[in-house]
Amino acid sequence: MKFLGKLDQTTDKNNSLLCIGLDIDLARIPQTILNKEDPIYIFNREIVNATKDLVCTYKPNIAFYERYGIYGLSSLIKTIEFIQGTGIPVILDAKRGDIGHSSAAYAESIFKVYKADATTVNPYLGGDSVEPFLEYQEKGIFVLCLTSNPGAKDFQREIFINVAHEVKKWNKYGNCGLVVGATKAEELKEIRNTVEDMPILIPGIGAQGGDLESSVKYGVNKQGNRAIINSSRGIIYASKEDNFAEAARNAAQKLRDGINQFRWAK
Ligand code: OMP
Repeated sequence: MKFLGKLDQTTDKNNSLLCIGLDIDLARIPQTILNKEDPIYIFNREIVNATKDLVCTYKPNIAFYERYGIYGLSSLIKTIEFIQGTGIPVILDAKRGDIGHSSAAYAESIFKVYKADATTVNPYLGGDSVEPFLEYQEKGIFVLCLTSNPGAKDFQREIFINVAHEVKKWNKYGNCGLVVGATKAEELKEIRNTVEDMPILIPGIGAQGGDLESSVKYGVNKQGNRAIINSSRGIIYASKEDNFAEAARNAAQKLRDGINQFRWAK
């Protein structure tokens, strides 16, 4: 099944637009987990087991694994395999983008080594830099459109709507999506109108202060779907004690239900 089909399926099954970001920080993991053999994998597995009925997808950001070297990357591969075993698709957030053949190597790594269902890409180098990713027709390719950080105003303000129009043209296999920060809710409305039913990944809720109500209202399509609301630190580090998985579940449930309050509100 293609990524979008898997996403729609888990959205329906779990009645959820919530994406939990698995951004690993060994300094924030409970000591009892750190004492185990593969703490990164064990931590992720516990979080996933506690929340897998509450999400539509998970999103590990590769930066948080790369910094732990080969150990981090092997834990990432195991984590992705474990999540996929539950039937939930994985977006491997990597924000890649380079000249053609280098992008092709990045895409091969993301989809064949890590075996992710979807990824994020940076469109700054233009269409030919994204093309090698788009060739993976069954995967999801989320293109950065307007990011959540303050520096988004430096360059993106001028061009984000062009990116949305361009990605619509790139979407010949129906495998494209966009990334729009939750801190950019006003622009999100215009972007959703432009790309119609395309999935939009919306990070920046919680720790970065994005507004939930407007992100959901402006982010969803006409059926109240296809917005993927991400929270990472706000969920996985809800507690640093041994009850971390239960605390993550409570935070996830609260956010999933909070999102659903606004999905069909006009
Ligand atoms: P929290 O702020 O802890 O919820 O984490 C947000 C996650 O989403 C991090 O992995 C970021 O790298 C990622 N992200 C943004 O925060 N803003 C963006 O505009 C885009 C992304 C992303 O592509 O996921």
